[in-house]
Amino acid sequence: MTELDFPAWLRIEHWLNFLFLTLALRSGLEILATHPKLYRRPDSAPGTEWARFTRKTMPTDKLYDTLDEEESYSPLVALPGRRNLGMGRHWHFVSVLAWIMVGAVYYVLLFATGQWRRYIPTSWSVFPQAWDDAVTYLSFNLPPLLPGEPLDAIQKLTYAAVIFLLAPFQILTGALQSPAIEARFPWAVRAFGGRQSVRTLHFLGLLAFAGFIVIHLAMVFFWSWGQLNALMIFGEVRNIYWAVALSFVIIAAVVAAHAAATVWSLRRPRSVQRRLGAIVGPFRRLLLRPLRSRQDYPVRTVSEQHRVNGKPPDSTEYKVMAVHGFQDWRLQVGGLVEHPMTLDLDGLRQLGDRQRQRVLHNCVQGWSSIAEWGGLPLAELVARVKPLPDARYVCFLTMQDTGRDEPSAKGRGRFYEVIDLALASYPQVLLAYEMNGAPLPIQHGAPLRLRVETQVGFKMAKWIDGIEFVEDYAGIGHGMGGWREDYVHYDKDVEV
Ligand SMILES: Nc1nc2c(c(=O)[nH]1)N[C@H]1C(S)=C(S)[C@@H](COP(=O)(O)O)O[C@H]1N2
Ligand SMILES: [Mo]
Repeated sequence: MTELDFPAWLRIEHWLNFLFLTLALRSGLEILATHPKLYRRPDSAPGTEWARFTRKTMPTDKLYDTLDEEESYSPLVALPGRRNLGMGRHWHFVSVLAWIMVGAVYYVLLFATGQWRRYIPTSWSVFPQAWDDAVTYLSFNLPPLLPGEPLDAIQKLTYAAVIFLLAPFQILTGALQSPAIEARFPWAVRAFGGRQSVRTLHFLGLLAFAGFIVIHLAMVFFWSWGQLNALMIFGEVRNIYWAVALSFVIIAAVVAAHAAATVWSLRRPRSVQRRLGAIVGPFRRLLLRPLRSRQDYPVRTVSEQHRVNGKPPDSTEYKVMAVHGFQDWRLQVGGLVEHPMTLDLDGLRQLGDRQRQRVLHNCVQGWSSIAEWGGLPLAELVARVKPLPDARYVCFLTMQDTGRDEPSAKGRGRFYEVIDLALASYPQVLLAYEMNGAPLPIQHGAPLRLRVETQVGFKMAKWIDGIEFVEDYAGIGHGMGGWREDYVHYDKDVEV
């Protein structure tokens, strides 16, 4: 039988796991900060949260949107802290990818070498033994190790639970928050009690990991810091002084990595956006881009109060248009197309049959709501205007001037978003002029907004008045593929 010792691969895996898991935890807290409330109901209705991690209270006498609810956490707890969801997302996805790869190698090696026996019990006797161990710990004594094994019974069961249950659970509840996965497998989300239950479970998983790390460190400390670190560094109990010193060097290196990631993100977010985006991009395109939305939520699940992100245009022109039912509104469709068009609302309605879809909306902040949207499939507009062969992207221009309408936002200028032209042929990619059977309300984008059900909410530009087919988006705004990409450093392709 394999000796349950500490081979080099196991020691390396242990420390890499420490690095990536802590990066994932801190960046996870950054994501939480952007909507620091947890709900049971999938509509995240204001006031129904079961937990909140913010002292902010929302006004009852004036309009607010979910941007106003964002919290700023300290860089000591969140990566990078200070209201940088874009950065938090990049770090979360990159560290999670790395953590999953490290974990996959770990699984393979555990089973290939027979080391799995250190965690997975082969006899029932480990359970009564674990009970005895618990009693022993509670009386502030150390229980015996299992014969011929490196762990006591309760440790063995705890590690097994963390490695074989908690880790996969956290990956699953994370994956189930990807709009593309949710759109393709709506039943899976509902099996967990809905989008917000999944988010809650993912948060509880975070607490479980954090609790595990704290208890693990405390135990190593009280059991014997020197000996146990010698095992994890040299693979055997020797050079205790070196082991203690090296353990602090390793911990300092991990802390330095965190500090570097934090400072880099706070000082040069564009460079983080480009570098980390380039790592995550191929995985998104390979794994998530092929997924097609298959949502058809039952009527009774439609949210009474769909949440709102973004403030409507505050110009006189817009308000006059709104008073007149948007009769004077015109949509300019142009760029690299054979047949540019100018459409009013009737013209748009007559371009094709109205399509309806009852779907879950996922905001990048973490809240969700369900609504029925009605409008013209983007594919039908594309078929009319006939993009030229060079056209690769569609840019949606809006009437919202962010500097004027959302003064607390980090950027200026007209809100716009770019999507790949290829997405136009996807199911449920819609130019919506109706919501829940009525004309689109102002706060939800009247008279026209985009719906791309496999992506995160910020791509779905509201208050649209222009659609341009373009070859490249590098020359638009700051060239990152949308207003949010330009100013708050999100990725352009957001199936997660
Ligand atoms: N013009 C414009 N469109 C926008 C936004 C915005 O701020 N301005 N916010 C986006 C974000 S982040 C989300 S989550 C959705 C919210 O849509 P809703 O308000 O209808 O729920 O709109 C998107 N479209
Ligand atoms: Mo959003």
